[in-house]
Amino acid sequence: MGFLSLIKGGLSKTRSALLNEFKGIVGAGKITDETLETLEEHLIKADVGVEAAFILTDALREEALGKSLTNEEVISIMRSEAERLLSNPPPLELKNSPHVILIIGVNGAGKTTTIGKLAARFKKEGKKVLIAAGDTFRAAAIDQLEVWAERAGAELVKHQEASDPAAVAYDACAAAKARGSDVLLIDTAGRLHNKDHLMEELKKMVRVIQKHDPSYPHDIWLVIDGNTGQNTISQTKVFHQSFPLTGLVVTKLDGTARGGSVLSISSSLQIPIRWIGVGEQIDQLVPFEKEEYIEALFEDALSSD
Ligand SMILES: Nc1nc2c(ncn2[C@@H]2O[C@H](COP(=O)(O)OP(=O)(O)OP(=O)(O)O)[C@@H](O)[C@H]2O)c(=O)[nH]1
Ligand SMILES: [Mg+2]
Repeated sequence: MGFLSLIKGGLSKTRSALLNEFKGIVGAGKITDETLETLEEHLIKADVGVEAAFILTDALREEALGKSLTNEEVISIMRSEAERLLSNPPPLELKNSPHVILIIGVNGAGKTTTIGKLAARFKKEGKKVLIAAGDTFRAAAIDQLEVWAERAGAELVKHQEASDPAAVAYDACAAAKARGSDVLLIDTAGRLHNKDHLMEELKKMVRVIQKHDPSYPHDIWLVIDGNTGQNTISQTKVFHQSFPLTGLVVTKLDGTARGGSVLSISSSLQIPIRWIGVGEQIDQLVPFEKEEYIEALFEDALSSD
């Protein structure tokens, strides 16, 4: 399935909220402050995401206030704003052998699922993939990862539950080197950015694997739940202060009207969105592509008047 159809399904609620709401409001006379406020309120209520609602109506305030515009013109202003805010991630080059990727994030964001999906994707590209079960904290986390590794056809390095995650990561790096793996994906336990000891534990993981090679990990990707709204931005900033994040994975963009969160994430953070998760299945992770995303968000706008 192509990227567009996957995210279109995922973004359909956001899109219909965006389009239906303002159609009733705009299009009748001049655009006033009141029109914009009503629009903003509707967008927020429609769960487009508070930040995205502000961003889009601010753009209209600057360009459309006092003018009589058609629906098409209004959509085109919002669309240009989205284009300005988003950018494509730099190309992903997995040229290190192994290329070590550390996956972090708060509890339940979708880290383990994303690792399973990534493993499957890299396998399909012909890569030899190893996964490290670095979440030794949550009961059943290792079993869950084992199921994903099997599905993806990737190898797994694991220790006992409650063992030191840094030791798992260290051993996994050794195994990846010995076995000639192309990619090593390291899972970690979910943690809140404000729990110092848990952040220290992550730092220790990084320090320990750097004993193999100071360039490890080549990437640190933060997985964020696309539904969590404004909180995501502040969390991400704190993670980024402790770890140089090289990319973001925004999950759960299916079944939500919060597809607009991608806009606010992009506008507030200078970290590329690399992947988006649009379902629970193994193939429901797609590379983020600005053009496709915008298309999915606005595409029916002009045709369904
Ligand atoms: N709908 C949907 N569900 C997802 C997506 N990604 C993950 N999930 C679901 O979110 C839930 C949590 O996913 P996990 O991968 O276990 O999350 P985690 O970050 O590893 O969680 P912890 O290890 O407990 O911190 C599971 O039920 C997944 O199926 C997605 O893109 N869309
Ligand atoms: Mg997990």
